[in-house]
Amino acid sequence: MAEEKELRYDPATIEPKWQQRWAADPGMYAAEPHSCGKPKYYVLEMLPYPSGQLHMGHVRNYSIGDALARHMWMRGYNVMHPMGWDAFGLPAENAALKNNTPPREWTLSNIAAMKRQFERLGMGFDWATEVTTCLPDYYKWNQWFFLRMYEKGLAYRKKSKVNWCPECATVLANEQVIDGRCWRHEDTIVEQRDLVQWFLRITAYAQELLDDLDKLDGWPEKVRTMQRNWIGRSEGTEVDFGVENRPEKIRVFTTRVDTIFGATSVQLAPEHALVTALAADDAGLREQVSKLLEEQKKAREAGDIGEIEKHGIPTGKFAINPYSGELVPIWVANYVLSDYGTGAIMSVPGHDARDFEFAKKYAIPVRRVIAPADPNAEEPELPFLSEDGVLVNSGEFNGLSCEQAQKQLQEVAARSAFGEAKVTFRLKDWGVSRQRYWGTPIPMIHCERDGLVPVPDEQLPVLLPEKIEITQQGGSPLSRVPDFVNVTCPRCKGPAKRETDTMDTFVDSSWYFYRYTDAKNANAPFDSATAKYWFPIDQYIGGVEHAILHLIYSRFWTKVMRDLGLITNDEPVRRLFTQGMVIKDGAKMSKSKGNVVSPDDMVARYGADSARMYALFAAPPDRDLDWQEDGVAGVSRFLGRVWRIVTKYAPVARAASQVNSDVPNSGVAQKLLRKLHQTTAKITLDFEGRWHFNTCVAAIMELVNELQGADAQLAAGQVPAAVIRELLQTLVLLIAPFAPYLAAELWEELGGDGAVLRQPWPKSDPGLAKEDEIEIPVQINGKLVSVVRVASGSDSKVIEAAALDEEKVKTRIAGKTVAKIIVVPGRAVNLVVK
Ligand code: ANZ
Ligand code: ZN
Repeated sequence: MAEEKELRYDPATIEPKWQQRWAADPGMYAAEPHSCGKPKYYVLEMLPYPSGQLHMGHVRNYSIGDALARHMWMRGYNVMHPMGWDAFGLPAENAALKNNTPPREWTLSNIAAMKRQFERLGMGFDWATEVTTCLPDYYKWNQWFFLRMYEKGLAYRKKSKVNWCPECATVLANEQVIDGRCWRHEDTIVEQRDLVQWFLRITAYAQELLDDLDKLDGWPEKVRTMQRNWIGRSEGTEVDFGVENRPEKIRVFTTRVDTIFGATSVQLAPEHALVTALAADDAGLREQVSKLLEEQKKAREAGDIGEIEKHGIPTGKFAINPYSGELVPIWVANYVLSDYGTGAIMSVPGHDARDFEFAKKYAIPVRRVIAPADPNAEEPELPFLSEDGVLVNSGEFNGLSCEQAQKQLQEVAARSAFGEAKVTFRLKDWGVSRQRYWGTPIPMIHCERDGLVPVPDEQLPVLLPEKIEITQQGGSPLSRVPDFVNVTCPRCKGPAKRETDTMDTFVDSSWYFYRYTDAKNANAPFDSATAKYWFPIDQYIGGVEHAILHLIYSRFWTKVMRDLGLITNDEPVRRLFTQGMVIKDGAKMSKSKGNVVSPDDMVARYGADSARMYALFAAPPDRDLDWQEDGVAGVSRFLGRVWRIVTKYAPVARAASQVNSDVPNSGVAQKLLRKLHQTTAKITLDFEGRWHFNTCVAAIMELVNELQGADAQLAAGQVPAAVIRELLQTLVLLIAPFAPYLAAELWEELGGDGAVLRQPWPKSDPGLAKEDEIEIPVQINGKLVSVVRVASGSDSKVIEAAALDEEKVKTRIAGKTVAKIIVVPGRAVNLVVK
């Protein structure tokens, strides 16, 4: 009985035992002082929202990061591996509404619960640098940054059309609207409202945000492309059209000023100032325009403003083309957006598809002004969309190429002061006002005498009041707390009112990773020298859903902090990894889909190591992972095999140093050592950037198979004890980043010194890893010309490549074509040459 129990792998006893030991040594995962002399490595996973429960997506994300951190510790780096909580946000308020728990209490108890889950999973975080964004010691610095931005003109207020989620009862940033719906409420259509809002001037950095993407070669190309498109740089020209019998000018933005002689109308957005002016004394126009606005609103809400069914209204007025003097009708059109370019366009139906559609509908003339560059080419049908034609019907500019014409037309416009070259961005300033309670109060005061007055630094933080009634009513809950609202104006000492908007929670996550480096600093957001040592982050790991929002805001924040003189790096993150989603039964694992697997359950049934290792084994980390419970059970059985083989031969390994091993390395020993060194080389390479952790686990499985296959020889003493020790110790070290509990237990079992984390990462000896070589004859057209040496077991591709690289073969086939290569693996290769 006792013996049988001994032979069982039991994570339920192993894991709590090590969890306790690790908890007793809080310095274990702490970063060392800069003076330690080791190279630094900052590995970071995106911080979770404290919902109260980790989900499998988290387990996956943190298993990847923790494996990397452990590996880097073993490689001798000074590793920073922190964790924190993105703790502001709406769910806390919703929970308060539902169960009457104050948001702070709800959030902090969730944090405690999730921290226990993290610890149970054995994640190697340095809790001494924990950051909780909803606590005043953190959000004070959000306010401090806001004031610095206000001083630099980077934070400002304006009335604007905003995205309003009726479910959240708050404003959303553009980035938080996905296909016309709220990013938190897939089924809720976002409305448009007019409100005075606070904005951060991210557009001031548009060009730099775009340019620096080129430097981020450690980022997935798809993320860089998404950001490029989001920033949306467009080079063009702004041109003023006059208005017949009126003093106004209509400034249009066009990317194709070379087509301006083909402009047969000018189109205004429904909210254009001239439209407002014309509609002021024209009730009919007013009514029609409000219809267009309604259409735009609907299309925006449905998320397809780009494909809107085109409608327009003629104003009866005429615009004057500044180059030709031609009069063209002015229309109001629903496909012209007020918040892009100048909110007005010149319509060129001959060369633009949308304008063509519009012109056909309303019988507006279509004129050809670009012809194919090749004079013999057939006349293309209109609309003819081309950028490398030549100008026709364009007065003195006829015959110029599109490119030349654009240049010359811009010069004329600049000289005559009716236009200029202009770069336009799609990126908009970041609206950060939220009419919610659970967020950072914006540190501003409204005084009737002095207007907007910033809260002085020494009065920070502006604390969120604790006693508050959360209701579903519109407007900020803070506006109903007189103690909060009523203040003394810092300037005139008269009565004044606080700003009651709070900040978007994406502010919190824009710089939290700097705070980790100096989390207790009460005098500054962080120490600059410390940040300089740790930044940029060497590896950031998170979901691709943050490709735009969080990852563009935090790049912006970094640039602002640099310009404030706090840091010297231009970018926060050197390498970014975006992991795939966790899928179950064909859908993303999520509460709303009802297909959630609880990590606690998995841990209770199979242990943390199995859950973690499965998360890495089931799919390459960048792909979606289809969750199969069988798979977890399979990994658990595999860890059981590791446990059995190691414990079985641990006594031999422990005794190895005393044994005078005079048994020569047998064939079995060599074969096992070869596999060991090959596995070491593979896993090392993956940690260096290839990241196929699924195949790393598979390789460890193969190694264990070979060990088990050699059980009889091991038992018979055919493998020297010192070799057994190397085999088992190295196996344990290789598995340590993936299954840290089991590794700790077996390391102790093997009599290893100190913590696994402090052991040097195993080195692969290329000599030992090398396969036996065999000779393969190379024939050309059936005649033997040479032999090549390849590793035994090499596949056709390897043999082919070796043959083509052989000197004699190279000379013989020079200048000829190799029509075919026939490989008989292990036997011969024949090149058919013509
Ligand atoms: C005339 C023209 C002729 C245009 C032609 C294009 C092709 P991107 O590249 O996205 O910047 N445009 C400008 N402002 C607009 C607005 N507020 N709403 C809708 N459309 C607007 O596109 C710039 C082009 O989109 C501009 O160049 C303008 O149409 C249109 F053969 O001007 B173009
Ligand atoms: Zn005042």
